[in-house]
Amino acid sequence: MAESRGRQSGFDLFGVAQAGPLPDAPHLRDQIASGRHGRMQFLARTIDVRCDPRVGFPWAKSVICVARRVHSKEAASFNGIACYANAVDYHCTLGEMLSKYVGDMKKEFPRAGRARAFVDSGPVTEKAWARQAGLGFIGKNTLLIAPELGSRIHLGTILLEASIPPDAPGAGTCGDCRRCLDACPTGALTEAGRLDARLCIAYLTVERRGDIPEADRPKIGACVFGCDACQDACPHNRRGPVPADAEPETIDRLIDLSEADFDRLFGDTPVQRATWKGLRLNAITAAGNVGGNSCASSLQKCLDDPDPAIRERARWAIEGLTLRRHRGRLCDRLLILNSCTDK
Ligand code: B12
Repeated sequence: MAESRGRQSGFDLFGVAQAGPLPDAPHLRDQIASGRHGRMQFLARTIDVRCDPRVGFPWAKSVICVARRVHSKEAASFNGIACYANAVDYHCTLGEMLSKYVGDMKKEFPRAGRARAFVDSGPVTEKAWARQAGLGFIGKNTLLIAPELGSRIHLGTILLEASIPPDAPGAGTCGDCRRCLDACPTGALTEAGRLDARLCIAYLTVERRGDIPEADRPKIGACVFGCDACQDACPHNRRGPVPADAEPETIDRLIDLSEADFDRLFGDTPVQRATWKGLRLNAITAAGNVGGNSCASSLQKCLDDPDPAIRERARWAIEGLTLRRHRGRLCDRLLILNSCTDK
């Protein structure tokens, strides 16, 4: 019943688990106790309901879990923006699909009872429930990996009052593969299945809204919003949806972005979460890390920006750019010197 309707509703994956204490609860509590959640106080504040949804929704007996593949926007993708964010905001698209599913289900089955749907921002541990509901297994990159689709999927959850026979939990492991751990540019995956969020580029470029401590700035490299390194390296994503290859726009275009342009280009995407100022600060930081001469004039303009944070970050980035330029010249001279002495 529920599954066939799930498929009709356009979800790529669908499964059901019985509401109760999550087997992973000790890891969740350990993550918070160790501070690895950084500034994400929303995780700490709601830890009890994240460990057992009945704490916040005592009527919940079933947890319906769905997944939908990431669909990238065809046009206007920016280098340094993660594949899921170069798309219409999944909080809206998947959210609308879940509300419609709940509405149709209640019409067809009045005894379904109370239901609450969540996508990402609700106090529900979506990956762990998706595993419990049979959608896949938790990879060493801590993401839910689905057999046919890999991890480039978005998860949604419905807490339901009616008791639906649960599916078997997802099986599967990463075996000896450790490509994601080796690919993570900052070592945020401290061990298999354990992430120190404070080191994760997605945390630094999304959750901190541009306020990146000086010591962490080099860590983001050329990323300006989110990071796909641990997914790009994953062999399970070879089969899944491939990010759209669109004409990359350069970092300096992001630095020069007006607020109106920001709303026009990113208004309906997850990038909104970083805010206009946050995205510009991330882009200036990326220019400081990897930017070339094409960024110089944009950074110069930022020295007169009315916002002191933008001015300070631009000064930091120009130092980085200048240092790389000098290093470049030094190398050139050394190369010439070497070639002279060889003759
Ligand atoms: C907070 C959060 C983040 C944080 C922290 C991530 C994290 N791993 O905690 C930051 C900002 C870093 C982040 C980044 C990303 N996120 Co995020 N995020 C969330 C959110 C809101 C909560 C996740 C959570 O509960 N974390 C708490 C910690 C404790 O859980 P955990 O680290 O995953 O650990 C789990 C297991 O690994 C295990 N565990 C923990 N420690 C240990 C230790 C051992 C030894 C073992 C065996 C197990 C174990 O128990 C924990 C609970 O299951 C969920 C949405 C939701 N409501 O669930 C989306 C969500 C997980 N994110 C998602 C995505 C897509 C991403 C990014 C790929 C986005 C991007 N491209 O930049 C990156 C990937 C980074 C990564 N490898 O995790 C998707 C994942 C889809 C999927 N296939 O799994 C979700 C489900 C959003 C959605 N609705 O689609 N995210």
